[in-house]
Amino acid sequence: MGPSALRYAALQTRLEGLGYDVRDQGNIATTDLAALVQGDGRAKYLDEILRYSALLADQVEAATLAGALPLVLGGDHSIAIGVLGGLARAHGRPGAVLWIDAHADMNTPETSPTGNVHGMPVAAIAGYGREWFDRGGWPVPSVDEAQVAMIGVRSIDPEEREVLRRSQVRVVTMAEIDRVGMEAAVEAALDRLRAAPWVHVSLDMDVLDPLHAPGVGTPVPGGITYREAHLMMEMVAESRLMGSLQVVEVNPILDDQNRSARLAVELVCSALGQKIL
Ligand SMILES: [Mn+2]
Repeated sequence: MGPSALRYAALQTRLEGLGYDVRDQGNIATTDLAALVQGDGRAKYLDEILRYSALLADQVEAATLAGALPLVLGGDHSIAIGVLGGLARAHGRPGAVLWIDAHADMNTPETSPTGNVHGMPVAAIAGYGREWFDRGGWPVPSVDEAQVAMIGVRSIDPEEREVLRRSQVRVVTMAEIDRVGMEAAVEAALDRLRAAPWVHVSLDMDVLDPLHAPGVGTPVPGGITYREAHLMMEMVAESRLMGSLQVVEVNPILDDQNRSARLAVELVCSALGQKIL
């Protein structure tokens, strides 16, 4: 339902207003929720996730090779596995990702307290838990760990924290944003990406404070503000680093009159060059 909410919030018309030629490729067909088999509780629904990830990777690869800018709408953040897989395959080498999220999404099936794969995509794309995730027909890792920057993080599980501390991932936490301000925080994150062969931006709407984006699966208080989010996306646009974008975790059932989806559309527009003046 997340992608429907974004379409309903006039995403395509808004992008066309910015001068883009938009081709909506439709939805990736997923199996009906009631018919799904959970499988191993350490990585719930992983077979289905890898099945649609493969379809998604094909579409992202084809769009990239056609010279388009892939914009992927979610949905569950596990879609990042297929998105980054498709990008790495198209570019022929691992790249970089700017991970904008309240969570680090760095669990493996062994460390996850819940078994939810939406808490594992960064680990998966960086090559952790290979025995679980490396069976999709795309390069693993699909990103260079030293070229992963996270921003807005404020909720990390205990074992995930240890994995993160040992990794080369640059984590710009909410505490760092509080101290240095949003502009310097974004610069610090972007610095990690500048040397990369390609850069993907992953926007989880739960990075925003729930006051601004209540319609997300796992809200965490103490997030970034409406204006801070726009500043970040405007800086992403100015950097000219972004080659692809995904916006995830919009959940209309939990939303208030589609305002989180409308905000997501605004932020996508900022990332793609919309300016106030
Ligand atoms: Mn996430």
